[in-house]
Amino acid sequence: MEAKVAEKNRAGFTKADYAGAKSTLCMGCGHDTITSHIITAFYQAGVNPYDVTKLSGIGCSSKTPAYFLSKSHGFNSIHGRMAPIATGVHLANANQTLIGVSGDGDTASIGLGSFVHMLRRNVRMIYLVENNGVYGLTKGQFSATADRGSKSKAGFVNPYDSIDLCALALEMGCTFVARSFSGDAKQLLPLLNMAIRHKGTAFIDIISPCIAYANHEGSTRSFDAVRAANVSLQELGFIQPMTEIKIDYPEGEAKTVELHDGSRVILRKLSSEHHDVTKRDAALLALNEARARREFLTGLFYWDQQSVPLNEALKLPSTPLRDLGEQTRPSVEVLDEILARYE
Ligand SMILES: Cc1ncc(C[n+]2csc(CCOP(=O)(O)OP(=O)(O)O)c2C)c(N)n1
Ligand code: SF4
Ligand SMILES: [Mg+2]
Repeated sequence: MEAKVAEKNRAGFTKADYAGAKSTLCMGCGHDTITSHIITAFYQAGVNPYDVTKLSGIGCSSKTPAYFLSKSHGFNSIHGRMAPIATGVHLANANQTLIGVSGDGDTASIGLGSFVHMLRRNVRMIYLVENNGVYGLTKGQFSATADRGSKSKAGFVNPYDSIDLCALALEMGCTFVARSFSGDAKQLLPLLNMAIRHKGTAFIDIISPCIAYANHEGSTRSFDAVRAANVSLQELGFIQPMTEIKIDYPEGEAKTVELHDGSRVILRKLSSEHHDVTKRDAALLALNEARARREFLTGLFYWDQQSVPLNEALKLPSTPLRDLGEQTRPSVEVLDEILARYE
């Protein structure tokens, strides 16, 4: 019998080329499901894995870049400092596709200051928060995204209001803002495909239950609680430029948007919601209303297709810094002149 040959994408890579090391996370952790969606999305998008840089902070979520795209570059930064490292990578080589994975603790607690300034600058990257409402790696303390009144595994009730990272990202001028759930491949795969192509910061807050510390009764981030409270804004479809991927979208009120590389996004409004993804104010209102109803609103909240990434706003050359050679160093004469000023 002839062995089955693995199918290659338009960049000439098989899906296995996008895999990484074996995960060491708890069996059933939502983060591992997201990893498998990242592998699929990069394979579908036909991105050359050698042109990708993976970034992270510290946490169970921040460990996951080791589990996908092993051929890509990687920088596992310190806790809460993925954003400034990503900004540096983007400025040094804007031709790389950047994907960062952070946690709710890593981004909303220790890394909050770094996060908001990166959003203001519109660094071109896919910024994922694998949001479980706890510090999973350090055994389940509440993070700043934990809902008020939710119960920890140790029995504590959270007395503080939570930070809604999507609302914050919208306030900070982020040009692509979405929320999804680790278990919703149908929604998350199109979002990842769009994020890969977005020319700016594509922020996706992904609810990702921690089975070890946030999957009990009283937790608002357990698989059951998230499924029960999940309300989706729209149904999303994505069609690659070359390979026609079959999608099973029922006819209805749908909008097709063509992207710069010829791929197409289909946004089908759900009957209960009529959200315009080009309106930042409408996105904030929808999030605030859902919060008052204690719902997890998911989908694409905001998308600026005219987004100008940081390197273009600063008019930087497209040549990576390392290839600029002598041009990046001041001449001996210029250095002498500078030194003379301090004599
Ligand atoms: C400067 C610093 N402070 C505290 C810690 C301890 N620490 C490690 S991971 C973490 C929180 C991780 O939570 P999150 O980002 O939500 O990731 P998760 O494990 O839940 O995926 C903390 C507080 C650290 N490593 N470094
Ligand atoms: S502790 Fe929680 S977040 Fe960490 S690997 Fe286990 S299930 Fe996942
Ligand atoms: Mg967490």
